[in-house]
Amino acid sequence: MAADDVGPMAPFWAIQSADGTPMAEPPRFALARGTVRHVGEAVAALIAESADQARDAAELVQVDYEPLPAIVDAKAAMRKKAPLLHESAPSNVCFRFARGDEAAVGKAFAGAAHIVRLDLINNRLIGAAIEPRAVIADGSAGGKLTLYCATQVPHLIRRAVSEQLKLPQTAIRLVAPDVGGGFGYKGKHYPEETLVAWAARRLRRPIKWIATRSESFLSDNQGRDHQTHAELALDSEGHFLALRVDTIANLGAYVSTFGAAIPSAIYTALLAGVYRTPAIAIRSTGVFTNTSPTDAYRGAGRPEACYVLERLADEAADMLKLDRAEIRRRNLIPADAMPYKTPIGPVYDCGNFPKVFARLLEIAGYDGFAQRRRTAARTARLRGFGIACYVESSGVAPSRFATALGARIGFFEAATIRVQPDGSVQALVGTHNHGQGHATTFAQIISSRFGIPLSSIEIIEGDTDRVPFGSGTFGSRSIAVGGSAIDNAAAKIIEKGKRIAAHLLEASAADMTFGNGVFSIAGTDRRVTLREVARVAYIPKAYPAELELGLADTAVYDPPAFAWSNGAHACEVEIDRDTGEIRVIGYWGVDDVGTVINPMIVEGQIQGGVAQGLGQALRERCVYDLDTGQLLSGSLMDYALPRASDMPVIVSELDESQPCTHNPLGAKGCGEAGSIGAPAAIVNAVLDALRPLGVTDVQLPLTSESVWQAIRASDGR
Ligand code: MCN
Repeated sequence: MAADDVGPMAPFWAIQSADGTPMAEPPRFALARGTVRHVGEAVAALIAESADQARDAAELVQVDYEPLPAIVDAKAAMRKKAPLLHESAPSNVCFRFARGDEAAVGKAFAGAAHIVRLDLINNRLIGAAIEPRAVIADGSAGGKLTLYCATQVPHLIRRAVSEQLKLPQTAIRLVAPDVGGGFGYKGKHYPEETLVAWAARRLRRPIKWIATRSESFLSDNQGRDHQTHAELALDSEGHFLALRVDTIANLGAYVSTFGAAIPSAIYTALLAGVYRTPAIAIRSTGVFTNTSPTDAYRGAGRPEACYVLERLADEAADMLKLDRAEIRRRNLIPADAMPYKTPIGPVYDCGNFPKVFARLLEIAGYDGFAQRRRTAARTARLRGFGIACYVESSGVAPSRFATALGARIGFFEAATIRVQPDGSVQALVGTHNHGQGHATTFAQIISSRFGIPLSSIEIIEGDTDRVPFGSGTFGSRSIAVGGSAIDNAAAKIIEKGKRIAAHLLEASAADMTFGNGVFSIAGTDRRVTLREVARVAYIPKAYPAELELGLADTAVYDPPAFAWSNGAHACEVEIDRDTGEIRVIGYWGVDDVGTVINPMIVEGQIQGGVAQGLGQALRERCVYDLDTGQLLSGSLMDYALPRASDMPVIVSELDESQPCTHNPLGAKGCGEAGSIGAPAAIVNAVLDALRPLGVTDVQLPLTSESVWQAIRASDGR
């Protein structure tokens, strides 16, 4: 590959440190060159007639490793004497990002009545979609290379591979069919994409690679891994005065595709949350370690921010002897403050946080909780109730803002709609469906716009030769950005349809209306259907001379801002005092995802997110051996995913009263909501159950063992 001058894998987002220096960007090649920096980094590729042959051949490969000291903890990697990962970087620190006003925060802290301090770990997570990653490259024609790839971002991967192989983008067709789930970690560029594409071209034959589950554990991007010190200053009545957050984010051995942006640009923008905190200052330091690179994993920066804020809120309530709901009520941003500019930059266009919160307490029966706790205590069970409020920056935007912050891609979306001569419709969209039901919801948008049945609408995603352009699916952007592009393309077609219809009806286009699939002259019964208009557009017997033939159009939508989803989640747990076993017995969520296109799909998305949040809170722990850097949780036997029996019934309500003000659908994303609120709500519930014993802290994930240890170590008050 070196001889063929295959280039390194450049990240798609480069962060600047607070002092203006660019982040360290050490080269990462598809196969390690000279030094292996994490277990799971590929060192050799074997190509054989069958997978078994390749596996046998791999057994024969001997690598003479000269062991180097390993460092897996980000704080330890920052120490002066820590072994350096990259010769090209002066230290293991990749960037020191900062946001907010440290002077204002210092002043507020100096005059505060109370200060709450917490040290928090946000545990590293391993993605586990139903199917592992896969790449098939077919270069046998010697001309165009077709890459079938389990990715969420087809156009971005085509670009990455074309840049490294120094091919025009048109020389590669990237097809991403059903990929078996993605959860964010399949939305990144991986070495195998480059490697398999290069090998197929070199050998002029198709090459297939499918990861085993073990390979996935070792080499897929992982998520989270923050160590945070957070401080909240309050006045004597429990109003938040200032927030100071210092996070050390473990980036792993290399900067992954969006790996630098998640703990910096994305995470730090969320630290105002739903609260009115006048002064905020955040530092986030990205650090290299000998672990798999970290990057976006469902939630991507938002669960980490929500966890910091909601743990602080409970801690503050405890310190001030205030009810946990009351302290939140006193600090929620009121609806009449919208649009609300947070002290760290983002502006929330809309949202009624107090209303959503009040409704949550109602459906969760918060008022009756004290009684439920007393009843449980009679049988020696510890009962706890936890709350978490969140905001979600769905649909990263706008492109010019993101690129100013270091993004090397645009965050717009493109949609092309083709009305066929028979009135059926094809829509080509740059997003990618891997479990979110786009074929249904996107078709619903078109169906309600055009007044045609879902059965005559086809949604096409995931093929760079068919879909003109796209950024892919991540960051709960598909509805707010892709859906808006579809809606705009539909609007363009209706406008053109009006002109054709006006011609057919010998009227003026300005007098035409459209609804339920019919163009009419306003105030008359003279009408022509979309189907008839489409037919004329392709079989132009009576067609306006000044119009282009055909009925197809493309819209490119670049959102002017994030679509600020928000919500409040609550959880009730019971803990067995003797074993530390935690049972989640109730879970409630009220979510504002703006206008809802399909309530069943949104509910499913929220449930899935809660399951992943529960996994983070109670089960999933990625562990590397501190001395050797070996992954100890390298299989599903060692890494506990939540199971169906762990899941409570989730009572979910959607508040549609606050449609997004700046996109045509009024929709805000929902794909990550559950994974954002759940970890904080669950941990707060467990700590609520344990506080009467004097336990005030247990770090993520809360396993029955760690809870049992905490109970034993407590003074048992
Ligand atoms: N929707 C709706 N009304 C709204 C908001 C959304 O009907 N107001 C619908 C959308 O039309 C879409 C679905 O809900 O069908 C999710 O939309 P959105 O919130 O825009 O999220 P994306 O489609 O962009 O999906 C991304 C998001 C992320 S970031 C991860 S990670 C994730 C997730 O979705 N990975 C998933 N959900 C997943 N679900 C499955 N089954 N598998 C994954 O890998």
